Amino acid sequence: MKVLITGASSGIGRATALLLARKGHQVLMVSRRKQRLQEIAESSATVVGELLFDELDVSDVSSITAFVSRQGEWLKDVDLLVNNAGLALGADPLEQNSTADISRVLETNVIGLLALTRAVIPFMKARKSGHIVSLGSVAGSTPYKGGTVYCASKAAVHMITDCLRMDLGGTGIRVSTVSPGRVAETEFSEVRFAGDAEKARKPYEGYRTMSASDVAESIAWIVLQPAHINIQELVILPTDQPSATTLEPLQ
Ligand code: NDP
Ligand code: 8X3
Repeated sequence: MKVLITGASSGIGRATALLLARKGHQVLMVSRRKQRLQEIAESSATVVGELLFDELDVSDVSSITAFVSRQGEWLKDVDLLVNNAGLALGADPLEQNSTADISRVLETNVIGLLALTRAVIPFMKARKSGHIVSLGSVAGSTPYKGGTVYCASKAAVHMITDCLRMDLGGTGIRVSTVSPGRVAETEFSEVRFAGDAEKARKPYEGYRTMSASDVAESIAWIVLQPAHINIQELVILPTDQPSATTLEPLQ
């Protein structure tokens, strides 16, 4: 398969890129930090597929346009788009969120996802096949305090996926959402709390979380189903997180 993964410089995107490359696929990793992508590609000696990389800021329409024109030939055979790039900024009530932060979250998690997906669809339609997998979250179906913007952005991902599957009916293109609960040891919390290591660690203390590789395995399972099977949504929680807002460490 030819696989395009956004936000592949870290966490779930990186783990998914490495896993699919290890399974023999050609993966084009994109994100804003090109140097980081290059390091991942160069340090992955055990890969049997191929790890390519390019710079892409999904929140910037001109970056998407330039990417599509640079990679037009490669995109002609794209089999899988993993819309993984995303972030939360802070965990404060809405009135304490800056306009810049609100815009950045929505421009990355929602508008960027829509814009890149829209750009990739014609290539998949031309071949009557393809798969678009987007990272939702349990935060997209269960609200939590301080999550107004992030939860709304992930709720949008769920609805985008469900409508898109209908738009693309009859084209052979599959559309899925992966909705994880808490995944530790990515940069998600560090980004959310602006580099405050103490605050970033706290949400994951005292119970068993998931790892980026756990989620990557789920993504791989979805995309390696036969072409006539479309997993609509896969919700994946740590055993110690029985619901989006409940943590129950093993007694
Ligand atoms: P990370 O912070 O580790 O990874 C986020 C990735 O997104 C980075 O590679 C970053 O790369 C990229 N990114 C951010 N902004 C942009 C942009 N404008 N354009 C392109 N790439 C961008 O977080 P996770 O791996 O944890 O999160 C990945 C996805 O999974 C997100 O959508 C998140 O919402 C979702 N998720 C995470 C959960 C968790 O508990 N961690 C749970 C449920 C869902 P760069 O900075 O190089 O651009
Ligand atoms: C990320 C999960 O609960 O940390 O989507 O917001 S949570």
